[in-house]
Amino acid sequence: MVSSETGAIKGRHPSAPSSSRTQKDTQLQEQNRVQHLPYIEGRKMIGGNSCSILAVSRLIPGLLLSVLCLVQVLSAARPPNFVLFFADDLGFGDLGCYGHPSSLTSNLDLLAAGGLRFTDFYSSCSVCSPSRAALLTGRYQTRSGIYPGVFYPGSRGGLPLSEITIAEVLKMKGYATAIIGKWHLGFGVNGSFLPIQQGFDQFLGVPYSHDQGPCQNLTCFPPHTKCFGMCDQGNVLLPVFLNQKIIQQPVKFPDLEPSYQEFAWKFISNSVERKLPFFLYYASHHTHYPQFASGEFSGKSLRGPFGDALMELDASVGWLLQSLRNLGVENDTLLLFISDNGPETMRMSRGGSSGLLKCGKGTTYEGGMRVPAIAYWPGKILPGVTHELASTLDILPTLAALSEAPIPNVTLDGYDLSDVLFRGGKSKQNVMFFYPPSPKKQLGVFAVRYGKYKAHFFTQGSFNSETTPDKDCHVTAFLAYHDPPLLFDLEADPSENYNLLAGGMEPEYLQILKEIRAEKENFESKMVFGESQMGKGIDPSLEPCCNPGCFPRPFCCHCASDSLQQE
Ligand SMILES: [Ca+2]
Repeated sequence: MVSSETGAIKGRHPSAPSSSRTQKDTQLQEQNRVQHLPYIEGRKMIGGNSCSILAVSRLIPGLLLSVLCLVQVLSAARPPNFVLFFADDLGFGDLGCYGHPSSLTSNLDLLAAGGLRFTDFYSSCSVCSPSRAALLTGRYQTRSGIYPGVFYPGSRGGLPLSEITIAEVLKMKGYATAIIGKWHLGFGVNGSFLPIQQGFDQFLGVPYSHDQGPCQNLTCFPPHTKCFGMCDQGNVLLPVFLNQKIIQQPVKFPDLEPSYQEFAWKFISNSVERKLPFFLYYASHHTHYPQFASGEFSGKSLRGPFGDALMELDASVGWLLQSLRNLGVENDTLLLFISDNGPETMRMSRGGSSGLLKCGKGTTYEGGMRVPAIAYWPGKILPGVTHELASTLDILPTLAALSEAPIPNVTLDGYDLSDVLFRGGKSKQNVMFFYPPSPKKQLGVFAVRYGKYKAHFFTQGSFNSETTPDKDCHVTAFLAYHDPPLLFDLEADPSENYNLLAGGMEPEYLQILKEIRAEKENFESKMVFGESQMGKGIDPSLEPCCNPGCFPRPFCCHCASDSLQQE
């Protein structure tokens, strides 16, 4: 858990007023630049900007200041460590620090209080596989062919090995790399698409979503609460992998998170011992259906099963932070917390919440695309809230810049966020394009975020966003083309309730539409769709099986295993 000493923050300013990102509002944005806290009480600052901060404070004796600055200079040459915590189906409204009234997320709330919290951070897609492909490659999922939908256990395709991931970029700078949790970028023939093939030295986790195998007989909450529902039928039971090898099938959900933590500790401490910079991609999947938790968190939250899973996720973040602290590398590590897509409201109160945003998973409304995101790096990132536009596409360019790794020689769709993270500056990005989970070249993007505006050219509901009162979200809201598009001012109306063009075309909005159409046409004219990986189809014989050659499949893929052996 995060200690109250280091998390204590006093004198916090309210966040800056919302800023626009259109050209005409640039001046206003300059005035409304992110406001940061002047200091964090009790925190040791021995890296990054701490020298200038301390110098300004004029409270530190000269000698100590010189020593601190020397430490900064000496440590400047060493590339930073990165921990990328990626949550699953966690909505914009699910964390305490994003306004949820009954979530118990004290560690993430402290992380946000001590770091930079984004209000306008987007995923590139509202379902898992494409969202993860874009995160790891810095490219829209259409380029890598991760469409339509998501991968299944027997999918023939996967993230093409020719794609360059963050892990591969950082390997070029000598990083130790590991992934914990959910991959969901293909399994393929004998695991040919697993993370070990994409720049990760180590992998402990599940190869796809943990509901993609029968779960009705599995325990999700100790001591005896079975998983809710049945999950996918007709597939093999969910396996757990260590690198390329199955070490458990079926998974024992309550054991997962403690095993992940143990693995993370070994990876981080080993990297520190070997004096290697490290990249840990912690792809948590607690908050995806069916939610699960270990005994320590079962029945402990105020939100039922989803809350219990979230509570354990939150504790893992706190535990990671404490581990970095104990190993003396907290000040040398950028920790990012992001969610992969909006909440799956079809699970009702067992799913997440998009807060005041419209709809959720599977849609291109804000609730599907806009996600919680926090960046934390003591001494480098000053606490605050930013309204700058950012996305998962920016992570690869940002980590490449910070590690001084060469940028891959491919079309990238993201931007280095360093100005936003470290200097309270503006995003290099004014536009974000939203493809649906099943994009088609002839339809193009469904929606465009442009400055504070968002235009919907197509809308469509999703079964993932069922059950909320808003019928626009449901699967029965069929594909609809809008000409003129629906236009919303997301700063005045983040819930996308009030179409600015409903009352006719005012000249101001005509101009905005003109600019949006130009951006869209330019983007689409340059977008090259990669070969669809999902289009390669499914072969059940490819599904991972702990008992190769057994009969009858898939039921015989079931092996006795009491514990997650990590040796
Ligand atoms: Ca997801």
